[in-house]
Amino acid sequence: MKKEIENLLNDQVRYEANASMHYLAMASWADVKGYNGVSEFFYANSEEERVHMIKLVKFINERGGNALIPALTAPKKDFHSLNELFEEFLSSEIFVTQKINEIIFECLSHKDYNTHNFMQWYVSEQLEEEAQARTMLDKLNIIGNDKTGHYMFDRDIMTFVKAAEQDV
Ligand code: OFO
Repeated sequence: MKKEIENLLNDQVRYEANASMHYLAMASWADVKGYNGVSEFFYANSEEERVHMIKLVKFINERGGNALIPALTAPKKDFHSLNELFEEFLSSEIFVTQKINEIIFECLSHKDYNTHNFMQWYVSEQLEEEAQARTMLDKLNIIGNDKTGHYMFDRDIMTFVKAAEQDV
């Protein structure tokens, strides 16, 4: 594997690790605030990002590269609202999508079709996650400051998480 691609994949390992920590902090904040559905949603997402990170680590090593395990960066831990939480979720996903697109671009310019093929899984994953974040944020914008609305949003998210767990 070309060094340029290996470096980009190692950067991606770090972004996935950071996303995992970021979502873990969000889950913990929601847990303390009593939003059980939202916290379960972010605990699950944090776990997913960790899986994405490990998948990259294994791929880099299998292709003769050297995966670099990054140091943990302390994520933001205080949030003011559910809206802020989901705005951050969406911008984090948009950032990751941009980084994945950069890898895809480099793969094509270096004719690295193996990595290009491997990264397609991440492309579809990002499409799904961005769409999910946008839908949830749209709902929160409709709800505004209504406490009953927040309660129902949290309950619906719990139902969504439980259904997703059963699908696995
Ligand atoms: Fe790693 O899936 Fe989104 O960020």
